[in-house]
Amino acid sequence: MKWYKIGLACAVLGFGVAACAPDEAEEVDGIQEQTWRFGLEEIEGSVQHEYAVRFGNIVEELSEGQVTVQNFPYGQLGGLTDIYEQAQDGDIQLAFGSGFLGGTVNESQIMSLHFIWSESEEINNQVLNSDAFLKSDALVDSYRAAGLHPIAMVPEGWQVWSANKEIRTPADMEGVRIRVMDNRILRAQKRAYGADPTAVEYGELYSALQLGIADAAVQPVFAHQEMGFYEVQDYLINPRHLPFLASVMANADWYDGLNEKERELIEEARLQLVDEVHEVQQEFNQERLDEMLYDIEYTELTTEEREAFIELAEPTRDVFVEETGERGEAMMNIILEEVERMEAEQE
Ligand code: 6CS
Repeated sequence: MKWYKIGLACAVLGFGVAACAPDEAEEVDGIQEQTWRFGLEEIEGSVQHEYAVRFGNIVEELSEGQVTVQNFPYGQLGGLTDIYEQAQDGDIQLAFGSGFLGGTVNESQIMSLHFIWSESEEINNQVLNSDAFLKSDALVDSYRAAGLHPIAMVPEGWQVWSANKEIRTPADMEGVRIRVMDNRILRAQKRAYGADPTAVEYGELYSALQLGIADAAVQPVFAHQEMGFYEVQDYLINPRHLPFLASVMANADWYDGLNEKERELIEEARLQLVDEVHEVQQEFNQERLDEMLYDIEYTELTTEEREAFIELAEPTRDVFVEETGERGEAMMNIILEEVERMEAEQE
Protein backbone atom coordinates (compact mmCIF):
# COMPACT_ATOMS: atom_id res chain seq x y z
CA MET A 1 0.00 0.00 0.00
CA LYS A 2 1.51 3.34 -1.08
CA TRP A 3 0.11 5.42 1.78
CA TYR A 4 2.33 8.43 1.05
CA LYS A 5 0.99 8.74 -2.51
CA ILE A 6 -2.59 8.43 -1.33
CA GLY A 7 -1.96 11.12 1.26
CA LEU A 8 -0.38 13.36 -1.35
CA ALA A 9 -3.28 12.96 -3.78
CA CYS A 10 -5.80 13.71 -1.05
CA ALA A 11 -3.91 16.74 0.22
CA VAL A 12 -3.18 18.28 -3.19
CA LEU A 13 -6.67 17.74 -4.53
CA GLY A 14 -8.25 18.67 -1.27
CA PHE A 15 -10.40 15.53 -1.15
CA GLY A 16 -12.33 14.73 1.98
CA VAL A 17 -11.82 11.39 3.69
CA ALA A 18 -14.75 9.88 1.80
CA ALA A 19 -13.13 10.70 -1.56
CA CYS A 20 -10.11 8.61 -0.60
CA ALA A 21 -12.07 5.36 -0.64
CA PRO A 22 -9.85 2.24 -0.76
CA ASP A 23 -10.59 1.46 -4.43
CA GLU A 24 -9.31 4.80 -5.69
CA ALA A 25 -6.50 4.85 -3.17
CA GLU A 26 -5.13 1.51 -4.35
CA GLU A 27 -4.16 2.85 -7.78
CA VAL A 28 -0.51 3.83 -8.19
CA ASP A 29 0.66 5.41 -11.44
CA GLY A 30 -2.38 4.09 -13.24
CA ILE A 31 -2.00 0.55 -11.91
CA GLN A 32 -4.47 -1.09 -9.54
CA GLU A 33 -3.45 -3.74 -7.03
CA GLN A 34 -3.75 -7.05 -8.80
CA THR A 35 -2.46 -10.62 -8.95
CA TRP A 36 -1.46 -12.36 -12.17
CA ARG A 37 -1.60 -16.15 -12.06
CA PHE A 38 1.14 -17.86 -14.08
CA GLY A 39 0.88 -21.56 -15.00
CA LEU A 40 4.18 -23.40 -15.50
CA GLU A 41 4.83 -26.62 -17.40
CA GLU A 42 7.80 -27.37 -15.18
CA ILE A 43 8.50 -27.88 -11.49
CA GLU A 44 10.30 -25.59 -9.04
CA GLY A 45 14.00 -25.28 -9.85
CA SER A 46 13.41 -25.46 -13.61
CA VAL A 47 14.15 -22.83 -16.25
CA GLN A 48 10.44 -21.95 -16.51
CA HIS A 49 10.20 -21.52 -12.75
CA GLU A 50 13.27 -19.29 -12.69
CA TYR A 51 11.82 -17.26 -15.55
CA ALA A 52 8.49 -16.82 -13.76
CA VAL A 53 10.13 -15.84 -10.45
CA ARG A 54 12.27 -13.23 -12.18
CA PHE A 55 9.31 -12.01 -14.26
CA GLY A 56 7.31 -11.59 -11.04
CA ASN A 57 10.14 -9.72 -9.31
CA ILE A 58 10.50 -7.29 -12.21
CA VAL A 59 6.82 -6.45 -12.56
CA GLU A 60 6.40 -6.22 -8.81
CA GLU A 61 9.29 -3.78 -8.53
CA LEU A 62 8.30 -1.69 -11.56
CA SER A 63 4.71 -1.46 -10.37
CA GLU A 64 5.83 -0.54 -6.84
CA GLY A 65 4.18 -3.63 -5.46
CA GLN A 66 0.85 -3.16 -7.19
CA VAL A 67 1.22 -6.31 -9.30
CA THR A 68 1.96 -9.66 -7.73
CA VAL A 69 2.66 -12.74 -9.84
CA GLN A 70 1.54 -16.04 -8.37
CA ASN A 71 3.25 -19.07 -9.90
CA PHE A 72 1.71 -22.49 -10.30
CA PRO A 73 4.50 -25.01 -10.96
CA TYR A 74 3.73 -28.15 -12.99
CA GLY A 75 1.34 -30.49 -11.22
CA GLN A 76 -0.64 -27.82 -9.39
CA LEU A 77 -3.07 -27.13 -12.23
CA GLY A 78 -3.33 -30.67 -13.64
CA GLY A 79 -1.61 -31.89 -16.81
CA LEU A 80 -0.10 -29.83 -19.62
CA THR A 81 -3.28 -29.33 -21.65
CA ASP A 82 -5.16 -28.38 -18.47
CA ILE A 83 -2.74 -25.45 -18.08
CA TYR A 84 -3.43 -24.26 -21.64
CA GLU A 85 -7.20 -24.59 -21.17
CA GLN A 86 -7.07 -22.55 -17.98
CA ALA A 87 -5.16 -19.83 -19.82
CA GLN A 88 -7.71 -19.90 -22.64
CA ASP A 89 -10.57 -19.65 -20.14
CA GLY A 90 -8.89 -16.80 -18.24
CA ASP A 91 -8.67 -18.79 -14.98
CA ILE A 92 -4.98 -17.98 -15.14
CA GLN A 93 -3.65 -14.91 -16.93
CA LEU A 94 -0.25 -16.22 -18.04
CA ALA A 95 1.12 -19.63 -18.95
CA PHE A 96 4.00 -21.41 -20.59
CA GLY A 97 3.24 -23.50 -23.67
CA SER A 98 5.71 -25.76 -25.50
CA GLY A 99 5.44 -29.07 -27.38
CA PHE A 100 2.03 -30.21 -26.14
CA LEU A 101 0.65 -26.80 -27.15
CA GLY A 102 0.58 -28.07 -30.76
CA GLY A 103 -2.93 -29.43 -30.14
CA THR A 104 -4.15 -25.99 -29.04
CA VAL A 105 -2.12 -23.65 -31.28
CA ASN A 106 -1.37 -25.69 -34.39
CA GLU A 107 1.33 -23.34 -35.69
CA SER A 108 3.20 -23.49 -32.37
CA GLN A 109 4.64 -26.74 -33.71
CA ILE A 110 7.31 -24.46 -35.17
CA MET A 111 8.89 -24.98 -31.73
CA SER A 112 9.25 -28.68 -32.62
CA LEU A 113 10.84 -28.37 -36.04
CA HIS A 114 14.29 -29.94 -36.18
CA PHE A 115 17.38 -28.47 -37.85
CA ILE A 116 15.98 -25.07 -38.88
CA TRP A 117 18.04 -23.46 -36.08
CA SER A 118 21.51 -22.05 -35.75
CA GLU A 119 24.12 -24.07 -33.87
CA SER A 120 24.58 -20.87 -31.88
CA GLU A 121 22.11 -20.82 -28.99
CA GLU A 122 22.64 -17.08 -28.72
CA ILE A 123 21.46 -16.52 -32.29
CA ASN A 124 18.37 -18.69 -31.77
CA ASN A 125 17.49 -16.69 -28.68
CA GLN A 126 17.83 -13.39 -30.54
CA VAL A 127 15.86 -14.58 -33.58
CA LEU A 128 12.98 -15.96 -31.51
CA ASN A 129 12.71 -12.76 -29.50
CA SER A 130 13.16 -10.38 -32.42
CA ASP A 131 10.18 -8.23 -33.37
CA ALA A 132 10.40 -9.84 -36.82
CA PHE A 133 9.33 -13.17 -35.32
CA LEU A 134 7.67 -12.45 -31.98
CA LYS A 135 5.48 -9.64 -33.28
CA SER A 136 4.83 -11.12 -36.70
CA ASP A 137 1.18 -11.37 -37.75
CA ALA A 138 1.73 -15.07 -38.38
CA LEU A 139 2.72 -15.82 -34.78
CA VAL A 140 0.32 -13.40 -33.10
CA ASP A 141 -2.68 -14.48 -35.20
CA SER A 142 -1.94 -18.15 -34.55
CA TYR A 143 -2.10 -17.72 -30.79
CA ARG A 144 -5.02 -15.29 -31.00
CA ALA A 145 -7.08 -17.84 -32.94
CA ALA A 146 -6.89 -19.94 -29.76
CA GLY A 147 -7.75 -17.04 -27.41
CA LEU A 148 -4.11 -16.55 -26.41
CA HIS A 149 -1.51 -13.83 -26.96
CA PRO A 150 2.22 -14.61 -27.33
CA ILE A 151 4.46 -12.63 -24.97
CA ALA A 152 7.94 -14.18 -25.20
CA MET A 153 9.89 -17.17 -26.47
CA VAL A 154 12.17 -18.94 -24.02
CA PRO A 155 14.87 -21.30 -25.32
CA GLU A 156 15.78 -23.62 -22.43
CA GLY A 157 18.86 -25.33 -23.85
CA TRP A 158 19.51 -28.04 -26.45
CA GLN A 159 17.16 -30.99 -26.46
CA VAL A 160 19.15 -34.11 -25.79
CA TRP A 161 18.13 -37.72 -26.42
CA SER A 162 18.29 -40.15 -23.52
CA ALA A 163 18.37 -43.87 -24.25
CA ASN A 164 19.64 -47.20 -23.03
CA LYS A 165 22.03 -47.47 -25.94
CA GLU A 166 24.18 -44.98 -27.77
CA ILE A 167 22.31 -43.49 -30.74
CA ARG A 168 24.64 -42.00 -33.35
CA THR A 169 22.99 -43.04 -36.64
CA PRO A 170 19.48 -43.53 -38.00
CA ALA A 171 20.21 -47.28 -37.86
CA ASP A 172 20.67 -46.95 -34.07
CA MET A 173 17.33 -45.13 -33.92
CA GLU A 174 15.49 -47.91 -35.80
CA GLY A 175 12.50 -49.14 -33.80
CA VAL A 176 13.44 -47.18 -30.65
CA ARG A 177 10.27 -46.39 -28.74
CA ILE A 178 10.98 -42.76 -28.01
CA ARG A 179 8.70 -40.60 -25.92
CA VAL A 180 7.66 -37.32 -27.53
CA MET A 181 5.47 -34.45 -26.47
CA ASP A 182 2.12 -34.90 -28.15
CA ASN A 183 2.24 -33.24 -31.56
CA ARG A 184 2.20 -34.36 -35.17
CA ILE A 185 5.51 -32.83 -36.23
CA LEU A 186 7.48 -34.47 -33.42
CA ARG A 187 5.97 -37.84 -34.32
CA ALA A 188 6.63 -37.34 -38.06
CA GLN A 189 10.28 -36.44 -37.45
CA LYS A 190 10.91 -39.40 -35.16
CA ARG A 191 9.30 -41.73 -37.68
CA ALA A 192 11.52 -40.23 -40.40
CA TYR A 193 14.54 -41.28 -38.30
CA GLY A 194 13.13 -44.82 -38.06
CA ALA A 195 12.00 -44.55 -34.43
CA ASP A 196 8.63 -45.49 -32.96
CA PRO A 197 7.36 -42.33 -31.19
CA THR A 198 4.95 -42.50 -28.30
CA ALA A 199 3.32 -39.53 -26.54
CA VAL A 200 3.39 -39.58 -22.72
CA GLU A 201 2.42 -36.83 -20.25
CA TYR A 202 5.48 -35.18 -18.63
CA GLY A 203 4.59 -36.36 -15.13
CA GLU A 204 4.27 -39.96 -16.32
CA LEU A 205 7.54 -40.11 -18.23
CA TYR A 206 9.71 -41.41 -15.38
CA SER A 207 7.54 -44.48 -14.85
CA ALA A 208 7.13 -44.97 -18.62
CA LEU A 209 10.93 -45.21 -18.95
CA GLN A 210 11.25 -47.35 -15.83
CA LEU A 211 8.56 -49.79 -16.97
CA GLY A 212 9.82 -49.94 -20.55
CA ILE A 213 6.70 -48.32 -22.03
CA ALA A 214 9.26 -46.01 -23.65
CA ASP A 215 12.96 -46.83 -24.27
CA ALA A 216 14.13 -43.28 -24.88
CA ALA A 217 13.15 -39.64 -24.41
CA VAL A 218 14.19 -36.17 -25.42
CA GLN A 219 14.55 -33.25 -22.98
CA PRO A 220 16.81 -30.33 -22.21
CA VAL A 221 19.67 -31.46 -19.94
CA PHE A 222 18.36 -29.79 -16.77
CA ALA A 223 15.04 -31.64 -17.09
CA HIS A 224 16.73 -35.04 -17.48
CA GLN A 225 18.33 -34.28 -14.12
CA GLU A 226 15.56 -32.64 -12.12
CA MET A 227 12.88 -35.12 -13.19
CA GLY A 228 15.25 -38.02 -12.51
CA PHE A 229 14.97 -39.48 -16.05
CA TYR A 230 18.73 -40.07 -16.14
CA GLU A 231 18.33 -42.60 -13.30
CA VAL A 232 16.50 -44.95 -15.66
CA GLN A 233 18.55 -44.25 -18.81
CA ASP A 234 22.21 -44.97 -19.70
CA TYR A 235 23.14 -42.43 -22.40
CA LEU A 236 22.56 -38.78 -23.20
CA ILE A 237 23.17 -37.87 -26.85
CA ASN A 238 23.10 -34.28 -28.09
CA PRO A 239 22.28 -33.98 -31.81
CA ARG A 240 21.94 -30.15 -31.61
CA HIS A 241 18.77 -30.49 -33.66
CA LEU A 242 16.44 -28.32 -31.61
CA PRO A 243 16.59 -26.05 -28.57
CA PHE A 244 13.85 -26.77 -26.05
CA LEU A 245 11.46 -23.92 -26.82
CA ALA A 246 8.64 -22.63 -24.69
CA SER A 247 6.38 -19.67 -25.29
CA VAL A 248 5.05 -17.38 -22.59
CA MET A 249 1.47 -16.56 -23.42
CA ALA A 250 -1.39 -14.57 -21.97
CA ASN A 251 -5.14 -14.95 -22.09
CA ALA A 252 -5.95 -12.69 -25.07
CA ASP A 253 -9.03 -10.99 -23.57
CA TRP A 254 -7.17 -10.27 -20.35
CA TYR A 255 -4.22 -8.88 -22.30
CA ASP A 256 -6.52 -6.66 -24.37
CA GLY A 257 -8.11 -5.34 -21.17
CA LEU A 258 -4.79 -4.20 -19.68
CA ASN A 259 -3.98 -0.52 -19.79
CA GLU A 260 -0.85 0.82 -21.45
CA LYS A 261 1.15 0.93 -18.20
CA GLU A 262 0.33 -2.67 -17.39
CA ARG A 263 1.36 -3.78 -20.87
CA GLU A 264 4.59 -1.82 -20.50
CA LEU A 265 5.37 -3.83 -17.35
CA ILE A 266 5.09 -7.03 -19.35
CA GLU A 267 7.19 -5.69 -22.20
CA GLU A 268 9.94 -4.42 -19.89
CA ALA A 269 10.11 -7.70 -18.02
CA ARG A 270 10.18 -9.67 -21.26
CA LEU A 271 13.00 -7.56 -22.70
CA GLN A 272 15.09 -7.78 -19.55
CA LEU A 273 14.72 -11.55 -19.42
CA VAL A 274 15.86 -12.32 -22.98
CA ASP A 275 19.57 -12.24 -22.08
CA GLU A 276 19.17 -12.95 -18.39
CA VAL A 277 17.36 -16.24 -18.82
CA HIS A 278 19.66 -17.27 -21.64
CA GLU A 279 22.49 -17.15 -19.09
CA VAL A 280 20.35 -18.92 -16.49
CA GLN A 281 19.57 -21.80 -18.82
CA GLN A 282 23.22 -22.21 -19.79
CA GLU A 283 24.24 -22.34 -16.12
CA PHE A 284 21.43 -24.74 -15.18
CA ASN A 285 22.22 -27.09 -18.06
CA GLN A 286 25.96 -27.13 -17.40
CA GLU A 287 25.60 -27.62 -13.64
CA ARG A 288 23.02 -30.38 -13.98
CA LEU A 289 25.05 -32.14 -16.66
CA ASP A 290 28.04 -32.16 -14.32
CA GLU A 291 25.85 -33.64 -11.59
CA MET A 292 24.68 -36.49 -13.84
CA LEU A 293 27.99 -37.43 -15.37
CA TYR A 294 28.88 -39.92 -12.64
CA ASP A 295 25.80 -41.91 -13.62
CA ILE A 296 25.28 -41.49 -17.34
CA GLU A 297 27.38 -41.16 -20.47
CA TYR A 298 27.07 -37.88 -22.41
CA THR A 299 28.05 -37.51 -26.04
CA GLU A 300 27.50 -35.10 -28.93
CA LEU A 301 26.97 -36.08 -32.55
CA THR A 302 29.69 -34.97 -34.92
CA THR A 303 28.90 -32.73 -37.89
CA GLU A 304 28.96 -35.79 -40.20
CA GLU A 305 26.68 -37.79 -37.91
CA ARG A 306 24.20 -34.93 -37.79
CA GLU A 307 24.09 -34.80 -41.60
CA ALA A 308 22.29 -38.16 -41.79
CA PHE A 309 19.52 -36.91 -39.50
CA ILE A 310 19.33 -33.52 -41.25
CA GLU A 311 18.66 -35.28 -44.54
CA LEU A 312 15.86 -37.35 -43.03
CA ALA A 313 14.34 -34.37 -41.23
CA GLU A 314 14.21 -32.06 -44.24
CA PRO A 315 10.98 -33.44 -45.81
CA THR A 316 9.13 -32.91 -42.52
CA ARG A 317 9.30 -29.17 -43.23
CA ASP A 318 6.70 -29.91 -45.92
CA VAL A 319 4.61 -31.81 -43.38
CA PHE A 320 4.78 -28.74 -41.14
CA VAL A 321 3.66 -26.43 -43.96
CA GLU A 322 0.83 -28.80 -44.98
CA GLU A 323 -0.28 -28.96 -41.37
CA THR A 324 -0.03 -25.25 -40.52
CA GLY A 325 -0.62 -23.49 -43.86
CA GLU A 326 0.43 -19.95 -44.69
CA ARG A 327 0.99 -18.82 -41.13
CA GLY A 328 3.25 -21.75 -40.33
CA GLU A 329 5.20 -21.30 -43.54
CA ALA A 330 5.64 -17.58 -42.86
CA MET A 331 6.95 -18.34 -39.35
CA MET A 332 9.37 -20.95 -40.64
CA ASN A 333 10.67 -18.58 -43.32
CA ILE A 334 11.27 -15.82 -40.78
CA ILE A 335 13.35 -18.21 -38.67
CA LEU A 336 15.35 -19.47 -41.65
CA GLU A 337 16.01 -15.97 -42.98
CA GLU A 338 16.86 -14.39 -39.63
CA VAL A 339 19.17 -17.24 -38.65
CA GLU A 340 21.00 -16.91 -41.96
CA ARG A 341 21.23 -13.14 -41.62
CA MET A 342 22.55 -13.23 -38.04
CA GLU A 343 25.03 -16.00 -38.80
CA ALA A 344 26.34 -13.96 -41.76
CA GLU A 345 26.67 -10.90 -39.49
CA GLN A 346 28.78 -12.91 -37.03
CA GLU A 347 31.24 -14.14 -39.66
O1 6CS B 1 8.57 -32.97 -21.98
C1 6CS B 1 7.69 -32.28 -21.53
O2 6CS B 1 6.50 -32.55 -21.65
C2 6CS B 1 8.09 -31.01 -20.75
N1 6CS B 1 9.52 -30.84 -20.75
C3 6CS B 1 10.03 -29.71 -20.38
C4 6CS B 1 11.49 -29.56 -20.22
N2 6CS B 1 9.30 -28.62 -20.23
C5 6CS B 1 7.85 -28.58 -20.40
C6 6CS B 1 7.39 -29.78 -21.21
O3 6CS B 1 6.03 -29.93 -21.17
